[in-house]
Amino acid sequence: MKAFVHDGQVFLVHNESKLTWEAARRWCQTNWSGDLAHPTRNVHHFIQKVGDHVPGRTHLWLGGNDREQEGRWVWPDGTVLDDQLPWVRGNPDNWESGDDCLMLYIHSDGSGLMWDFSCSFSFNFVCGRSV
Ligand SMILES: [Ca+2]
Ligand SMILES: [Ca+2]
Repeated sequence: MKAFVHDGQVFLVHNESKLTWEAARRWCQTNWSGDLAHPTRNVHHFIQKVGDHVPGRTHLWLGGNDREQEGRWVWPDGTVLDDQLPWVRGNPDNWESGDDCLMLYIHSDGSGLMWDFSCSFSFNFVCGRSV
């Protein structure tokens, strides 16, 4: 696990175990006094930093979700997601009516794009909290 500071927050890249979105969120709250990551500004730079900390081809949960209301994407604190998020083409697509959680996929070259994905999959994750 590696942490980095970005835009007034400290983020922990947890790539040593894979959990469902809810279990990952609980892990961040219980073991790290934070929540799943909510990058507030310059998401591209945030993604670059995450990419620096994983080997690539890595799926990571972030805090975004549309669990409460389909199509209304919010962060864990209820703030609405910025429209400028780098979604992979065609997403969010709520595939088979089941994609409600935000996953960041880091490609082998370290770049990354966002997917809406089924919250019940187990992935690595990124926690965040104030510095
Ligand atoms: Ca959805
Ligand atoms: Ca999707």
